[in-house]
Amino acid sequence: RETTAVWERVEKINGLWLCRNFLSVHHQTHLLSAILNEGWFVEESINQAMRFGDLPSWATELSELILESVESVDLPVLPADLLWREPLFDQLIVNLYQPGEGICAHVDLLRFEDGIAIVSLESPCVMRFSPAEKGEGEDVDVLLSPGSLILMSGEARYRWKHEINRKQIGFQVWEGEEIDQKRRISITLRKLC
Ligand code: AKG
Repeated sequence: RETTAVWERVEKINGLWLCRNFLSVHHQTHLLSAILNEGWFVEESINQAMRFGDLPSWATELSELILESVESVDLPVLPADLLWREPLFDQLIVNLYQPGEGICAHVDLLRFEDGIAIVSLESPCVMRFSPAEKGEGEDVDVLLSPGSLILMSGEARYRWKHEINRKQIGFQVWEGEEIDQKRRISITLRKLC
């Protein structure tokens, strides 16, 4: 790695961590071509791929990089008991979003353990976090730029929903500026219970 990953705690959401510079531009290009080379998205109607158990080598490498990065910082980015599990992740989802496509507000299924990682590629987007129970706090927006990584654990994973609303052009605004929607690809890594 050329640069040291910088981790930020997302204020107001316990257990939500963001690393904006997780992957270099070079690594993003590399990862994107590995994903597209899988041939999962040759048909336009297919926009999601899921894998369980043995993950493709690029995903295993990504998991190792996540572990390395988390271990190198002196912050509780993931609770220690999550870090010792083996493997760290055994389930993968790759989502491909065309402009106008996003994902509805949800809490990830309970059949997945605590400690979920999402890596973003291509178009930046705003991910909105909202309390799973109404009235437990205000919504929080997080910018997921290409090459960034978010980690959700504890409250962030169980007590907050996350969503990406790209339905209408003009809906995604960050710091007063509209995001120019392009294709976005995300990699979600989880561990089955
Ligand atoms: C999911 O697949 O459950 C997600 O939340 C994906 C989020 C993303 O695309 O960043």
